[in-house]
Amino acid sequence: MIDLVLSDEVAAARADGTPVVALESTIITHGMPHPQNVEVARQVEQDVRDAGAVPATIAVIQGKLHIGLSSDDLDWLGQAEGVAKLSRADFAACLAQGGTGATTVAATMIAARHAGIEVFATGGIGGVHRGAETSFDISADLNELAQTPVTVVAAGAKAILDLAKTLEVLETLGVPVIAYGQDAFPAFWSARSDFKAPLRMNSAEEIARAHRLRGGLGLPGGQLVANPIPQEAEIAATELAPIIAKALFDAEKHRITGKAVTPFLLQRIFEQTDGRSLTANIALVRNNARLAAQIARKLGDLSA
Ligand code: PSU
Ligand code: MN
Repeated sequence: MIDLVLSDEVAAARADGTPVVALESTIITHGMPHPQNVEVARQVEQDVRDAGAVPATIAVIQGKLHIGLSSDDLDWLGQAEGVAKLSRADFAACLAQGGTGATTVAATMIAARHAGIEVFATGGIGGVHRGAETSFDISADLNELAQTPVTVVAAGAKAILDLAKTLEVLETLGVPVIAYGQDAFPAFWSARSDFKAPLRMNSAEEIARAHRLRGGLGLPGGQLVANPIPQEAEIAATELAPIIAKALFDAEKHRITGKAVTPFLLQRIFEQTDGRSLTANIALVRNNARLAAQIARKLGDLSA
């Protein structure tokens, strides 16, 4: 019933059992400026290939769900105007109406599961926003992690969020939060936050086994793998703190709400760091893509 369009390499991978890694597209349309967005998307896809898996960038184009984008699709999407930012609530509506939308973490997880893909790499997940006690702004990504059995590799949650509340909600929802190779929960542009991650794993194999065992227990939901940004690429949290505070202040002043909040904050931080936030963002996404490919390969070695 759903019009699925597989890229050639994803179709081939399915036929011969090569592991596949899902990639989101909101980071392309709403997370990074053109033309870097398209360059990064290609680079991240190549990182997945170099690590022995096949990339499947996911998006809805004119009512069709694409699992893997062609080079032309990627070029087009990277500069298209008015592309929706799709999450759980509006995914099916976009398909029904023949619309075009980029998939957030939540929507990419839904699509990945639908296509039989178990691992997904992104930059950072959405979470509980600062001031959520009055705004109620909690990303649908968190609920999705509780419901959809996909392992998501991210660099933690963005420091624009309330990390303490984000970790609390993830715990409440029963989502395993696994720091990779360190104890601290990473903070996106910075390798370490002040918070300890609930779980720590040091190998892709452990993460893959935990994924399988959750399935074996019949638990719904996925895992959040929090992979710290490589140290040479990080921006110190102390340097970012005033920039984030200013961005949040501006968002309030301009009465930015709903889906527009995260893209607005990212753009402001990009401007205020003279583009250094983007350089860091690129390094961490690539790092996540490589780890996700390793996990996908280990999952392929373990029986379902
Ligand atoms: N992290 C980034 N760039 C992004 C996003 C996350 O570095 O563009 C996107 C992801 O698609 C994530 C979404 O799912 O922001 C969260 O949006 P919201 O806070 O509105 O739920
Ligand atoms: Mn929100």
